[in-house]
Amino acid sequence: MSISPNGGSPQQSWKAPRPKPSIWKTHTAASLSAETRKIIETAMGSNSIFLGFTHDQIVESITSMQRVDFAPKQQIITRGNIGDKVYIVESGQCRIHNPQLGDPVTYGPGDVFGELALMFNAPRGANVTAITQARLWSLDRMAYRRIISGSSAQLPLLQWPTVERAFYQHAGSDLRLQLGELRSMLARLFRVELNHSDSTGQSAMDSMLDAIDTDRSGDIDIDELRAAWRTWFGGAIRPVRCLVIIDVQNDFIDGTLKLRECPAGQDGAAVVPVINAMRQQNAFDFTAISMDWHPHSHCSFAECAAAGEFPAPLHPSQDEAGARATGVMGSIMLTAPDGVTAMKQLMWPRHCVANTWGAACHKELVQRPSDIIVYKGTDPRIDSYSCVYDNSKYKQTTMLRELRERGVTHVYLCGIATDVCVAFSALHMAEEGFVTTVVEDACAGVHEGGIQEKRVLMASAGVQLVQSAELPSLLSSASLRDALHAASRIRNAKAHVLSVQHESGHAGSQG
Ligand code: VGL
Ligand code: ZN
Repeated sequence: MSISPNGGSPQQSWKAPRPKPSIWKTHTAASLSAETRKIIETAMGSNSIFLGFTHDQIVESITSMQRVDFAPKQQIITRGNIGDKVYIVESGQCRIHNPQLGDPVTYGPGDVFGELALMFNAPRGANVTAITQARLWSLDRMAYRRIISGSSAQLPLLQWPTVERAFYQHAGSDLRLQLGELRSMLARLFRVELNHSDSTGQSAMDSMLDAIDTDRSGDIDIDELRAAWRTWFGGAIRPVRCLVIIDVQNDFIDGTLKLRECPAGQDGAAVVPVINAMRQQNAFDFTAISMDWHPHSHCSFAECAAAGEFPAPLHPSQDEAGARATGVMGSIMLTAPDGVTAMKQLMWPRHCVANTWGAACHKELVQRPSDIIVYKGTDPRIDSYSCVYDNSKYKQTTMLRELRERGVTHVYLCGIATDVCVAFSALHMAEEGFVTTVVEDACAGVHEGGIQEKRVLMASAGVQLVQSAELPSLLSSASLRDALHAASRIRNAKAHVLSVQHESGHAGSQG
């Protein structure tokens, strides 16, 4: 299997899921033949989403599956649709085609597809069509979450010294782990066989090697392993979780940039009770609150541009009269702090001016003295949608230091605006190696089109898009399986960072 239907790309556009075709018949797996059960069990044994499943979990998964029959030529998965099912082929042949990845691939009995959508609620990356009459078994995301929750108890509690010792036992005289050595080391540490493939169709071990091997030398030294362990690898196994509340500030709710009057017509106030309930119902280790915090004169303010006031110099390609005439939601070309690079800047009404009512958090948002507060957009010359880096990545906020010093590994983002500050923050956090989740019903956005576009981009970068009701289950499990998925998310995030840099007018400098 070399192509997954779920390798979503940032170019594709999201479409609403279609209703189920009428020939869907639902059968459950209660009375399976031994032969069918064997095919399903073997398929589960080779795919990393079922890694480390106990016998009971396998039985429960099989009992939760539904049988679906497809006629020749019938479409099973449509690229771009949001999906939440994984499929196992019992009989027949299916054609998987992701036009961006090349030629179609044929899946037959025992093959599995659709994992990424199951894990991340991601848009489908490929079209899948039945070639012959095909019988499949599907498992949906909520059932999967229920089955994996509470399964963390059986894991040995690994500490770094044990991992370090294992490194020297497996690395050989060159003191570097090659692929096979990495596989033996992990198999020994976790007492599982690791002949699994991940959701992009590559072997789980290839993803692991790729994610740990930061200098891209093709093997792993002790420093790379230690760095990975301290962040995402160790974190996937013993997570430290931080809720990140983005910009739940008066100006975005009832002030100058109120979302209710933005094109999507969403209500910023609606996120407040959802976020408060999330805090109450889930044991996050920490909570961080980001605040858009601009000086009175800021390069993103339409009022400043209209008055000929440009805290960041206009780029030579931008005429001043045009810049003065550009209204809210238009864009102008500014010069980045390096004095040369062009920087595209969207114009917003003046908002979130430091120490004013508009910059204060909504009065009903639950806040605690221990919350981490992070300010962004404080430099008049450059905007900062992300609460991690400014739009050209010249400087960072205090966020990374705050999260790293607490050993945070997993972040759960919510707040305002989905397609602006939430999305940019999530992409930076994924890139930094955090296991990144966006809680969609706890977010409100500016443009419907922008929201859908950013969902695809985030999902492609390995950001999980979930509903707040899923959090209790999501927060109750952790295992090597999560580490393998972390590895494939990091590989994906690395590949998608370029498109984000392009979009936000990045100069490519890493300040
Ligand atoms: C934001 C526009 C301008 C946000 C901040 O918080 O999403 N949007 N500044
Ligand atoms: Zn702002």
